[in-house]
Amino acid sequence: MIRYLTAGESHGEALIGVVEGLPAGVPLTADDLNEHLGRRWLGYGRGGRSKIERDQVHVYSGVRFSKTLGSPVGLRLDNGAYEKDRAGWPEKMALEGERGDVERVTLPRPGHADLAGARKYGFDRPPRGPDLRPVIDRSSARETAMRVACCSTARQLLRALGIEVGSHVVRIGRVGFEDAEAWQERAGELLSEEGGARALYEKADESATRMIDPELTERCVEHIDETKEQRDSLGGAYEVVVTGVPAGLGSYAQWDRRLDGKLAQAILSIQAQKGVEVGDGVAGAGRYGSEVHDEIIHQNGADGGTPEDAQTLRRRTNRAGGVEGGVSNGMPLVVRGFMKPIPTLIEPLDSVDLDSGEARTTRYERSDVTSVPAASTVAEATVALVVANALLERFGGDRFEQIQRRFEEARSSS
Ligand code: EPS
Repeated sequence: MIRYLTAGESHGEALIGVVEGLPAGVPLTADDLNEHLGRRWLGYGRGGRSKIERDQVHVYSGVRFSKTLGSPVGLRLDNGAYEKDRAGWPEKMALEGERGDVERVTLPRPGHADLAGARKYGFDRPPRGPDLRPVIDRSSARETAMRVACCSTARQLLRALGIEVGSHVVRIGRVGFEDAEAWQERAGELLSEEGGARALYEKADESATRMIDPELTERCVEHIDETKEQRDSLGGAYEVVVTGVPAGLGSYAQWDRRLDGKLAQAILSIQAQKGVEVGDGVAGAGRYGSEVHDEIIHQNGADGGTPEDAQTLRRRTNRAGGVEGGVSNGMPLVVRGFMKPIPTLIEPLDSVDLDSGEARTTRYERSDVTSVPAASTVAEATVALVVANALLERFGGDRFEQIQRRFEEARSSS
């Protein structure tokens, strides 16, 4: 199994990642990871930091001559804002010495981890006096940069087997596709292209909001501009699709082996994500069963057939999002994530100063209006890791060639 850990504060010197459990022989270079790190900065509506920061990961270990070694992959991502920001981060985030008169943050922002986190770790109370900075800095979505880097290593394993992960944004705030059918046809055309889900994400990357509909992109850009003027923020929704997934990943046999449960966790583990559905999950709850389930048909659409024909079946639709009973059914995986609006608003919200106990309104420094496009690329990465692990569980081995051989055998016999 591939495991990874990240370390680092949003305004600290660097983010660190360790990925363990990748088999040996997976093609991997820093450029492969940087491609996805660059995509994470895409999207209209990002704030000031996006203008001074570009992410370039350094690969320190676990790779030799552009192939993994089976040993832990060590990653470091220097904080581009650390020096350029000139906001005193080396002092504010000093690793040693006393806090002294370094400015404290004492007003928790609603919707952030500030208050809940400070209560948990005791940053909210004397004798040291409240200071929310440690919570703010670690809970920040900045951490997703290293997550993308770590999970993109697993993505390399998938790519080498012809499995692609892509995403596109389907809603930002009040502007989005009316219903799933409105985008499924367009997305379906892209998915049937040679690159599968790669064609989908490349198309989405061309849009300022990572949407595959130019008219909707334009409307969303306007909506973001208006929202900024109103001093507010926006959430939204996106879809992650995985193509080339074999049937049989995950299991119905035990709760913690269900693929859909793991996909849901992959989405909800990302900062600010509040909802997830697999396939047409939410809409399906309001429909008849006959409108929801994916009928089973012969590959060639024939009415009759032989027992041999029954070994290669397909579905008329993919409303289940490629998972039935916690097991992949050979159709593309479809997972949607729902993100809340960014909690740092220009317009202040009510809060209470932990130092004085006085009711006050929050202070604005800088923020994004929305980061749904970024979240969609992070979700691609976290989903990729889940799929890679499900694959290793089924076809696993220490060497890429072993996995590839088992994978190809299973594919040709199904
Ligand atoms: C974030 C606040 C902003 C974002 C940041 C996430 O940073 P800052 O507080 O420095 O202005 O830019 O996102 C990133 C740095 C990133 O890499 O995505 C937050 O509070 O979560």
